[in-house]
Amino acid sequence: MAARGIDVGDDPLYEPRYSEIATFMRAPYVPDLDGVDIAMFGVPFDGGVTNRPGARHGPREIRNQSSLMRAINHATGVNPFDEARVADVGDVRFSRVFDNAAATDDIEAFARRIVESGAVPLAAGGDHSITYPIFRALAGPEAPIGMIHIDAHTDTWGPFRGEKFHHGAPFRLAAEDGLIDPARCIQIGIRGAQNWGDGWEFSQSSGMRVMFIEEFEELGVAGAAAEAKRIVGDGPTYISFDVDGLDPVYAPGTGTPEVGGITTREALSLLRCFRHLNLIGGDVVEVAPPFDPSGNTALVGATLMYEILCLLAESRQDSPGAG
Ligand SMILES: [Mn+2]
Repeated sequence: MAARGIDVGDDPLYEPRYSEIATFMRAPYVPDLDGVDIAMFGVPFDGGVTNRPGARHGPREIRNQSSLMRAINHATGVNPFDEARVADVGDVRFSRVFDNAAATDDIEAFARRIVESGAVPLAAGGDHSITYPIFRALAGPEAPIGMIHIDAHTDTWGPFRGEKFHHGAPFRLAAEDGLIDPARCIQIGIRGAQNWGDGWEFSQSSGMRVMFIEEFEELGVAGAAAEAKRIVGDGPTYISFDVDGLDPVYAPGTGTPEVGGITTREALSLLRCFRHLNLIGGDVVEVAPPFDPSGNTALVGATLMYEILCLLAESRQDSPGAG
């Protein structure tokens, strides 16, 4: 089998899937980003959780389960490793693990290095607080981005016990900083009772399209996808997938499960509707291995990451200047 453009010796995909060091999708480990088109990285941080911790262990378990992934997408025919030079570029390293503001800066700096190298970032969390600093690296008020966000929660809440960098807040912070254009953002799968409605209200009053799970069920996958595509249009768009958007039957290993969610089959079908959008990055967050004894949530996380990888590889081929 031919290597895919990165000179790292033997092709990891050629080895049996149970062998060797587990990188994301068994891609080569290229921490210096040399020649990388799509940079998969881990963000082992869960200092932003408001309830059950554990997502800091997500990247390692997603890497492990991602060894089950193969190359060619049976539904779309896409082989992301043929379309782009795909690598695992390692984990964000934290200078101060008990300081959320410092962790936010560390994540931003890591993501900025990827963006400035010309590579497309694809992250594995970590809790959802990690997406805000990735947006700080990808966008600015002069060029806000759009977002397809799949989650049980809008993650647009204000400070929690005095801390603004938490996993219920990334998209409020991003909207307040002008990093996202709320009119080009959609949040799909929202559900679960709240003690107060501050986050729902922020999303709706800022202009985001909030699709509760009941509307998702009524529209079906195709209808929901059509609405998402109408909202984000052809501008630069990021996909952020919180595994708690899925029903906990499929993804029990997460910090804030909410029953009555999206199925894995719906999720894969939904993502495949987003081919050839102008996609600039993505993430899968909130896989919490301590609540995932079977490893299935990490497998689900790895599979979602693979589907987003396929989308990013195609989208990159669409963009002018992609080589
Ligand atoms: Mn979330």
